[in-house]
Amino acid sequence: MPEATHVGSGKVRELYALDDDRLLLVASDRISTFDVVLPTEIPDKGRVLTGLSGFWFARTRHVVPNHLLALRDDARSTECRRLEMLPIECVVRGYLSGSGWKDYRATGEVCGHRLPEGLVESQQLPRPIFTPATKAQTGHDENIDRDAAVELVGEDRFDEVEATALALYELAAEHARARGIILADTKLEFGLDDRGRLVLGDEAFTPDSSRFWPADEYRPGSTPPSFDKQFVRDYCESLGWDKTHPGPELPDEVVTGTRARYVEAFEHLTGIGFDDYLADPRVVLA
Ligand code: PZK
Repeated sequence: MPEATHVGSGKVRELYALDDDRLLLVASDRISTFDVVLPTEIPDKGRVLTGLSGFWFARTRHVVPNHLLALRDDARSTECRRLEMLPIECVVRGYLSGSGWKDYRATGEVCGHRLPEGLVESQQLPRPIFTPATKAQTGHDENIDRDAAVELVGEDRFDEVEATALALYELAAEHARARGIILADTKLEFGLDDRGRLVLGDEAFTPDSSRFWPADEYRPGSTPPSFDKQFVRDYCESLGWDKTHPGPELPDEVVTGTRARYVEAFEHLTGIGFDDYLADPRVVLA
């Protein structure tokens, strides 16, 4: 009898069923840039993201329960509760970037939130906003307004998810800011347990689900360097690659530099040595 049945693939993660109630979420070392998964892996990237998620799940349990049951010894696998996932991506933005900036420039609004005139790219918003999106099976998620999201999850659930996502963002952004990192925005995913209670799932506050900017390089009006993938982006740009599949192999110095950035972010945000995490992943839960 197989230990686990493969049930899904993300771009850089795999999902397995352990039994009727439990899933195993495995974070690989694959890296994507410009939406293409590259042929070269970044050693330990999946472990860094798994550790950061675990850290955040442990520190936000008082805000909302989450799906984490256990971190495995391989430091890249999370045993989690199987949930009924809500059909929306729960994005919170504290700064104007990515599709939020694009929508604002076109309409002055993001997901129905009318914003002040004259904001520039990457500018901090007057207050964080909840900007849900549909979960596209292929291609890009589509930003939706409150009415469209209410249509998908119901009004009471929408209000609960919005308040919870904003509270989680505020907590993580304040923690990161005190350590010199701006959490510009983040994508959260929620599900319901067997009693219909809201539970935080997926990954939480990782560089793959969030924009982290080094505070000392932040300058409104430009696109800040993403702290983790900037070496990879810069290298890919230098090749004149057309950003279609397949992506380029990365040279050793880009791999080494990028791995160092991930490990540095882990240690900076958690205050835990990465070697200590590898020796016993449960240290992030303490
Ligand atoms: C669930 N995904 C996204 C797809 C991945 C991840 N706790 C949960 N219960 C039920 N379903 C999911 C989760 C979680 N997390 C997550 N799809 C379903 C996904 C493919 C690979 F790694």
